[in-house]
Amino acid sequence: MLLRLSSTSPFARKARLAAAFLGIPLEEKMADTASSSDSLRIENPLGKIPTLIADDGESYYDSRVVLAYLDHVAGGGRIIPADPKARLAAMRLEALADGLMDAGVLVLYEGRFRPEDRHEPRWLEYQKDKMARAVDALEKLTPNGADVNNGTITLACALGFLDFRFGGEWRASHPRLVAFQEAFAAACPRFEDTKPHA
Ligand SMILES: N[C@@H](CCC(=O)N[C@@H](CS)C(=O)NCC(=O)O)C(=O)O
Repeated sequence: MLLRLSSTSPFARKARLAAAFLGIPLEEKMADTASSSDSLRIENPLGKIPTLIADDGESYYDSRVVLAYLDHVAGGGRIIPADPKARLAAMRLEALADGLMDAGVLVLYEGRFRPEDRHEPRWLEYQKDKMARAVDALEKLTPNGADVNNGTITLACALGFLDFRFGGEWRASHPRLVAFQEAFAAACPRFEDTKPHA
C-alpha cells in the first residue's frame, strides 16, 4: 500500500498514525500538490493528500475514507468503533477536528495564494472564529486520549497542526486538551516521529 503525503499535512498524519496503530505497513511517497506533473492528480482528481493506493491499484481519499479502509484491512472495528453510538460519537469528533484543520488550511492558503495586500481580513476572521469555536467545543467534550479511534486520531493531528502552524496558542486556556494530547501520545505509536516539520 502506498500513501501519498507531505511531512506537514495533518490530514496525512491521520493515515500514518492509523496505520501505525493497526500495524499495517505503508510505503510513503511525498507528493507535490502544486505540481501538475505529479501523478497525485491522476491518483486523486482533487490533487489532495492523503491519497492511499491499495495493492490492487484502487485509490482511496479523503482521510476519513483512508481511515475506514485501513480499519477494514485490519479486520474492522479497530479504529472505527463497531457500536453505533460510539461510532457516531467518534465520527462527529472526527468531523469537528477535520473542520478545525480545514479552516486552518484556508487561513494558510490565503497567505500562500494571495499577495499580502490582497488578503481579505473578513475571510480570515471568519475562519479563525470557526477554529476558536471548535477548540472550545473540543475542550468541553473532554475526549479520552487513551482510546485510539478515528475521532481521537484526528483530534491529535489537529492539535499538532495548531502547534506547528499557529504557535500552540490553544494550550494556555485548554488544559483538558493538553492532557488529551499527552495521553494520546502515550497510546498511539509514531505520534512523536510524525510531528510536522518544515
Ligand atoms: N478533506 C480532506 C482534506 C485534505 C487536505 O486539505 N489536504 C491538503 C494538505 S494539508 C491538500 O492536499 N491541499 C492541496 C490542495 O487543496 O490542492 C481530507 O480529509 O483528506
